[in-house]
Amino acid sequence: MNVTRGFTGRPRVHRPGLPPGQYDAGDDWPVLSAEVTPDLAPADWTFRVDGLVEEPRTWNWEQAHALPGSVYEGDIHCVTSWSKFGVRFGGVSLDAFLAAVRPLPTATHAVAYSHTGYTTNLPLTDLTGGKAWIAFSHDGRPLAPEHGGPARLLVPHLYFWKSAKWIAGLKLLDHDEPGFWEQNGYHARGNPWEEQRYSGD
Ligand SMILES: Nc1nc2c(c(=O)[nH]1)N[C@H]1C(S)=C(S)[C@@H](COP(=O)(O)O)O[C@H]1N2
Ligand SMILES: [Mo]
Repeated sequence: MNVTRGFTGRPRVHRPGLPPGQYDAGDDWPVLSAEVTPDLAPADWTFRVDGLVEEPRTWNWEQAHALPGSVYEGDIHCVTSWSKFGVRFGGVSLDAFLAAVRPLPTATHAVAYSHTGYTTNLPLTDLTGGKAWIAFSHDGRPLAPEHGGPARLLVPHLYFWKSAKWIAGLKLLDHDEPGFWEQNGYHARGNPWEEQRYSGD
């Protein structure tokens, strides 16, 4: 068994399902926030999809919960090298929101933005086909504020910085527009399996 020391002092044990350069955080769930956790009540939360769509639309908490529920059970991978196995998020598939606004054929990318001003960019193909959610719960309980509650974007097949906490909306574009971390040297797409951590990786 190949065991080396990580920066946390925890032994690094490789396990299947772990992308290159990642370690298993076990039961820990680190909080990574560039902003102060906002005081955002469900009643004040809204989610808007606009830009290159036929019918821009804003959902409030109740309206978003009226959409069919969808669960993600799987792993998450942060670019700072922790991964977490077997997490369970409940929410609504982004496909349900996108079906309502009907993206124009020219829409190729999106910028996701938070109620705090955080932004991150994604190709539209990474947000469709059952790969992305608006998540409201974790392990059957309301999502904790420090983890993005009451609602966060969840795009678990990409590095976790793409999963914007306190999600406020998506703007669909016909080009890629770097978000907060992407303007600061991080990769435009962030596929953990190809170790796309920094621009140029
Ligand atoms: N609004 C907002 N969303 C964010 C971040 C942030 O700083 N602000 N950090 C990102 C990063 S780098 C990671 S790894 C995950 C961390 O989510 P967690 O704190 O629930 O572990 O949120 C992502 N979404
Ligand atoms: Mo991260």
